Amino acid sequence: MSRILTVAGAQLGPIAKAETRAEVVERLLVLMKEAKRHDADLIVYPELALTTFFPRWFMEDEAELDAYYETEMPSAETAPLFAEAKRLGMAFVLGYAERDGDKRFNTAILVENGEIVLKYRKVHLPGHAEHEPWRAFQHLEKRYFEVGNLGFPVTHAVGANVGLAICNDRRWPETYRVMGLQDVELIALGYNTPLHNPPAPVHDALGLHHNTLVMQSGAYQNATFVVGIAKCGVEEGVMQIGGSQIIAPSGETIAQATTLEDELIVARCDLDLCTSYKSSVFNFAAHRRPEAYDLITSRTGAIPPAKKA
Ligand code: ING
Repeated sequence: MSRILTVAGAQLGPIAKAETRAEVVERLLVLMKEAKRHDADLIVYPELALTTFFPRWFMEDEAELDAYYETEMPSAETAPLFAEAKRLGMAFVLGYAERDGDKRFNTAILVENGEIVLKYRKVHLPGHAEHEPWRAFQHLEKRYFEVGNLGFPVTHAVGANVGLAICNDRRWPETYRVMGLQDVELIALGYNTPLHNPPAPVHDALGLHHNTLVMQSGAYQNATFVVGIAKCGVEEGVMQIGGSQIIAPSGETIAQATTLEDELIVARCDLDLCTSYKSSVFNFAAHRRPEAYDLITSRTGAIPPAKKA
């Protein structure tokens, strides 16, 4: 019996600094209702989907910074999202900034039947930890978040093996492979990706290419669907790329956003399309050679070969 999942991606346009959580949740609900009209089983929202991408600013005032984090989930402002999803019988993925005691994480959750069934905390934190005024804008994720401490968990939900990732995670093959080794069939991830990367402006023109490259590769090499959803457009003066898309285990993009605003994309995801890859070219048990891979976990930075005397 085939397992068809109708998956929706809810790309978000800019969220202004002044926009309240209630106003943002309204936008999320509009997209959820549209997803229902497409009979979606799951809707995926971007990274940090409740606020503007605040790591672009250096803040020293703890109270100002704390205002961007959720201390409970659901909260009063997000409860309507949980309630509507339950009423519509739709699962959802939501990215947000999480306060857990004195720890702060860049977090994503999967909610099914109104309950949180999976939580992930971003492992690969890009950017820098100190104020770097030379930059046109900051990228202070290393200052404002701890490294995620939940690993890359995969759970069985919405009839599939589902895993989560967040933004920069999508650039690292290890992210997909750790979930691939848990037989993941659908990876949902959101991102806020500035077009301009101050340390490497020569990469800017390739931003959308790199975005597609890494997600298509991760999908194909691990025989999984990948749902990559942007918060994009000019947000508080910073252009963030779009390129939201849903990718099949073949590595083919099967749904693609075409704007830099709130936009729903939808795809028919036949989970059995994973099988031909998992049973042949990416039959991990038959073909992988972990004994040759030691450096991947024992070494952090690259060490070049010794030069011949
Ligand atoms: N954003 C970016 C990302 O990895 C970045 C950081 C921007 C990296 C541009 C490289 C180039 O997509 C987040 N939030 O991780």
